[in-house]
Amino acid sequence: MFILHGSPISNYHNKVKLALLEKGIPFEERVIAFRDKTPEMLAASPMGKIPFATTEHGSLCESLVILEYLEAMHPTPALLPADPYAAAKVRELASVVGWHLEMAARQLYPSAFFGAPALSESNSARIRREVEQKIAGFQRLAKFAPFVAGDTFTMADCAAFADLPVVGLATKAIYGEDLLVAAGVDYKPYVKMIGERPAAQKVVADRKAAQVR
Ligand SMILES: N[C@@H](CCC(=O)N[C@@H](CS)C(=O)NCC(=O)O)C(=O)O
Repeated sequence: MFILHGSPISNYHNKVKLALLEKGIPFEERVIAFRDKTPEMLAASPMGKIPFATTEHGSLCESLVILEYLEAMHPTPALLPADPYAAAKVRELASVVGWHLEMAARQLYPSAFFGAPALSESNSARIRREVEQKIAGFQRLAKFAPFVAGDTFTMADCAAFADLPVVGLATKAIYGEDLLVAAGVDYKPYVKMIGERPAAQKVVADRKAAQVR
């Protein structure tokens, strides 16, 4: 049985969970205290990050890598187009969202969500410039037609559905405005549309339940 280790409050975890649910792959979800880097955790996830997976072949970390593994092992329903270039464009967008955009915004999370002291003015301004630059890059690629990479639900939607709301919330908390909306990225109707899918509903319900615990 595929085991997904992590936390339902993690956007990276939820990106993989959404793909598992969309594909109808049986899996066990193991919630772990991920700040506690046990030797067992580090053996499976060398950078000490969640999510990581236990597969029939061994352990695996990095959300995008896990998505690729799932796609190779369970090709249908497909989360990548058959055409190699179209598939590469989906991967490109999923990387831009999960690496560039989310990682820039992530610098805000300690102050925005976890009670860390406010950022210094210079750090806050530097991160804002960085996030705005990543948003502009994302905007050049994102289609919202109606899915983020075009007319089909793909792994880029797993990333965008998990990451865009967090980027929006974090920037609103720190800068008083949602920098995605301020840049003209109309992502809220998109998130609502994806949120109507049964798999996404399960991800959101589990996240809400974990947040009130
Ligand atoms: N590139 C990684 C990023 C994963 C990541 O940053 N996960 C966060 C939780 S959302 C984490 O494990 N943070 C704990 C830490 O860095 O110690 C992926 O795509 O899986």
